[in-house]
Amino acid sequence: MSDFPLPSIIDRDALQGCRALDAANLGFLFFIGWLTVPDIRARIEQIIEDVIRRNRGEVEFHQAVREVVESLEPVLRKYPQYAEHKIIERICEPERQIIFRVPWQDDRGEVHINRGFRVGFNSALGPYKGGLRFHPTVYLGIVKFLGFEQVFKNALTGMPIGGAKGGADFDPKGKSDAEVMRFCQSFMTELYRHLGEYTDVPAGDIGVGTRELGYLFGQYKRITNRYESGVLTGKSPHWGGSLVRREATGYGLVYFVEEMLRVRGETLEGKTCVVSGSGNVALYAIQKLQMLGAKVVACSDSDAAIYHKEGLDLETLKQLKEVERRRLRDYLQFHPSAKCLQPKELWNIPCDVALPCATQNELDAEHARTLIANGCKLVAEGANMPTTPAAIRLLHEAKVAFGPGKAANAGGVATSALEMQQNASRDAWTFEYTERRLQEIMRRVHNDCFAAAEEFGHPGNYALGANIVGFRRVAEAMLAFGVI
Ligand code: NDP
Ligand code: 2IT
Repeated sequence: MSDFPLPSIIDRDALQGCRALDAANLGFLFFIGWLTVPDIRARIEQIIEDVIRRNRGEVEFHQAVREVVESLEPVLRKYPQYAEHKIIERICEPERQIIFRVPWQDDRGEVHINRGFRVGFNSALGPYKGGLRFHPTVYLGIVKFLGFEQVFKNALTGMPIGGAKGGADFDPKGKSDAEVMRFCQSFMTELYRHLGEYTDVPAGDIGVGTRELGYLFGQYKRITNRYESGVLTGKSPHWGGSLVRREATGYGLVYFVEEMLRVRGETLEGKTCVVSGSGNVALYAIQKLQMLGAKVVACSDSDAAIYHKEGLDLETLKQLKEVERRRLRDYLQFHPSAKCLQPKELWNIPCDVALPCATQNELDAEHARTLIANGCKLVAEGANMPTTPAAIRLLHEAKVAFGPGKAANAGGVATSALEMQQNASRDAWTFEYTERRLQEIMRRVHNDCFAAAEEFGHPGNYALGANIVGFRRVAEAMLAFGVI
């Protein structure tokens, strides 16, 4: 791949002809000769086993590690220095994990205790970067899977950002603004000491949007006595946020899908689409799909899916979910002809394009079979790890184009990096300019994944391409830094 300036040591030696071998090179060549294909396979299995043993019960983290590490076999074969320096083993161990108590009082004065997390996974390419998730299902295994994915995703964007994730097992649903504020203030009262624009820069994720980021930023500013805009991203454009950040993950996802279709000589015009979720990612994916001439017939939340055959009414959706924070089934009050289904029944709806944009493991093998049987041509992940490994295998076998989250949803964090750039230069870019930058980044991410998949003998396998490109960028930096 042309974007890696450092050729492997073997390539360099070959280019320089018969350079005398020093002791270190001799040792290295011995290592290459010794590492056979079965050895590499065994080594990979050992790495996965060790991760499972050392991170007990963290099943989502195990799943994310297995997906990446198993795909790196051809990379270890081509670049043995990564095995020699134990780069994969090091990447699988977070650099730091912070767990803390978050006490807060509800509006009646009752005390509640939640658990807060921040996992700084890898800072080889820049400060830790990644969102905060507030959801009752959050525990260390979720935060670690998300942080691990973020390392490769952030590398794929080509921006100078490391990987991290955080959050709490706090449920913002049904809480008053004052309760959310008190929770966020308590959360930041511990977290602030671990953050900084050059250290760790959180953003939003499930349950954390502009409201929460406002309370978090306010408390950070108050405690530190610094207006350090670049310490959080996803801020409102009224106080240091970037235009397009709100739309970025959904828009970026659709740009990625556009590129996947372009390769196949197709466009989104007239395509029938199904999008799960109805949060930040889903709403703006729906918006961009509609702008590009697709028909979006269904979306969901954790209680229901809505099937509106004539095409979803986005204005009503946004008013319900973004402004009034209501349940999706209330959509039927405005469109009685729409159907209300169980959330998972969403995948039974015939479509050309399916975009899972809610949560992890929401699209399983059975759903994949149904999508394939109904003629679905493309699945791309707006959410993080929403497709189970068995479902991904089935989609690949059926030649359904599959866009993995760490590439397809990278537009959110890429625009966060653009927000950091604007904050660092005390500038504010126009919507048009920022969106153009986002579009360029998503095209580049697509092309890099596509090229790597082809180079490693699996054309069209974006999941493989994404893992290889993301891994190599981090690995090269880690090699350069030595054993740290
Ligand atoms: P939001 O909180 O805005 O929306 C989440 C949506 O998913 C809601 O519709 C929610 O339904 C649904 N959902 C959440 N958890 C579950 C669950 N356990 N079962 C069923 N439905 C669920 O979050 P985002 O839109 O920001 O995030 C969605 C996904 O995209 C996540 O996987 C996130 O990690 C990923 N992502 C987000 C980015 C961002 O910039 N925000 C960037 C890249 C990826 P309900 O309201 O009923 O809970
Ligand atoms: O999963 C993700 O990429 C995010 N939640 C966005 C992270 C960020 O720092 O913008």
